[in-house]
Amino acid sequence: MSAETGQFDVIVVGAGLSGLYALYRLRERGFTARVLEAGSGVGGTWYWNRYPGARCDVESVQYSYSFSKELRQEWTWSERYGGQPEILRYINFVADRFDLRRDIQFNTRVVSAVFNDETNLWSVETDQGDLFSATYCIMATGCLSTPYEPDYPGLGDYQGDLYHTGRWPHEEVDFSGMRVGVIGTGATAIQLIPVVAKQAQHLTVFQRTANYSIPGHNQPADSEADREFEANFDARYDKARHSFAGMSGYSSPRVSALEDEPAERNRYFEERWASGGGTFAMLTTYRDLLVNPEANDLAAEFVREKIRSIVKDPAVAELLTPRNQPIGAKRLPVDTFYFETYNRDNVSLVDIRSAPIERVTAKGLRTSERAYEFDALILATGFDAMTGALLAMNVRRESGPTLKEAWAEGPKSYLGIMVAGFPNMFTITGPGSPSVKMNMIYAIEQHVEWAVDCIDHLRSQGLDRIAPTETAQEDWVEHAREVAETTLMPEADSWYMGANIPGKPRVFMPYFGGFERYWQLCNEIVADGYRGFETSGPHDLAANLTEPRKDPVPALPS
Ligand code: NA7
Repeated sequence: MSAETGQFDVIVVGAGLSGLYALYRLRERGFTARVLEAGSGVGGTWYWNRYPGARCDVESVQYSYSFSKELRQEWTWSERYGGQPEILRYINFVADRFDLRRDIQFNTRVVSAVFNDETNLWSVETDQGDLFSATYCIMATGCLSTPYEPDYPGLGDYQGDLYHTGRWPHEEVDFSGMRVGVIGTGATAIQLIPVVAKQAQHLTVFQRTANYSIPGHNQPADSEADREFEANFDARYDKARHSFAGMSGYSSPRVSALEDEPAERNRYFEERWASGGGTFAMLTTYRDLLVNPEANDLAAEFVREKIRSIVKDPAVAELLTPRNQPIGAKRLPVDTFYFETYNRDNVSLVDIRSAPIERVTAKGLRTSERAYEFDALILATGFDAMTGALLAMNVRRESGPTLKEAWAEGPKSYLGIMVAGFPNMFTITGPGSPSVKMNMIYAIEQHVEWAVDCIDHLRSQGLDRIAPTETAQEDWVEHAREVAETTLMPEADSWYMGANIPGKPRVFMPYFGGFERYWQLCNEIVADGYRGFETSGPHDLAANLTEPRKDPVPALPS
């Protein structure tokens, strides 16, 4: 039996970039809040993903909170694309700077969240036996936080060191002198492989699908440019807000890749490849790149040609060359000498599309062709993205279905921020929002601000319940589906589509209508009296936010 641990206005699940900002914002508005975090520290994605080479693919100055001028001016980045250790230091700096830790309970995983219609409260139970109640829940659980481990027969028998990139140990792992196997060639593996290859005696990469990748040309931060960015911050931020992907500094795409002469097009692609602007530089070359297969193939062929020119062994180059999938329809990785790594004598590539892995053995693994032995095996096999963490929590309404049941055919939400039938629950960068298709940190800030403004609005109106109507939700889901279908996104077997998880419904989960449009819509909906939402209350005095707490909130050890 759980003991009643405390009642709050808001329970926030997760202490990553979303949860920390939610706590900051809630406190600012005078709400009581407790953050529950499974890890032993802040950072979320950047706490767990400590694998060698982990790095952000958005430039550091833009992958920083915008909300506090002081914070922006107190922190300087050392590299153009921040590495995981520096990003984690930044997040810890934010937690200390705003004294956030005292309201965070670490090492605590939420196991269920149940909404009771009569009390108008969420009961949130944890694996530590706590039972919290709160009028509102903010699910700041991240889009890539539930690692996916393939169900290989024999995985439990493996006697070497086994890692998943999304649950990397805190201690440094040294692969010197080891035979190492890596399964996967997604964005994570593409960052990890060049680093591990430098240490390992031999590295064997098991590839199911070849991937495109763009060099980041990472370099020390340009302090002059970063100072200028800050000096012009308002204008830069405004540009980002009016952009498709929440970023500034990329020139507008040209109209069509089909309109430029081949030489000019090649020069333009070459310029973007060399710029180190990575994913966004390449995908914003032409306006029709992600909607017209012919235009897309011109960019894809440019990258294929790059692979052939970098990788010396033609057979390896051929295997590394992606075919039959549009470039950018899967997350386009940004790398540091990924393709070059296959020119090393101590790296080999195994095609597990033609010879699949049959089982993991005590010493390594066996494909349909042969056995391999390793001292260490690394699963870079990705995540149950966007819905994994939400569904793992057993979210339900006491009188209604579970979230799992409600999302049996794929996630359904209104704006990616609330779910019909689940009142007072906000999903930060949830499925149905632009989230992973834009600069995450600006997406997070916009969602958190929207959610906290909403709770504040309800309080000011003497209300304490809000949920989207089924109709508004259906319309949004349909709109998001239509938008995705005008693009090439549904053509790839990506985690955006849920295609990486056996049995997961195939639905394009993020909203791909662009940040500017989405932001405006969110604001219009509020201006229109929270169009598409139903509000009511007050339902219960104990849950009324304007009433003093009946039981004082117990202090947690700091
Ligand atoms: P991804 O992008 O989902 O990549 C996972 C990789 O693992 C990919 O190459 C998969 O091959 C491979 N994979 C997954 N399951 C299997 C099985 N069962 N057998 C063999 N190979 C498998 O995850 P990442 O962690 O790299 O990146 C996630 C995001 O983090 C990234 O997009 C950035 O936004 C940050 P497949 O392509 O499915 O054939």
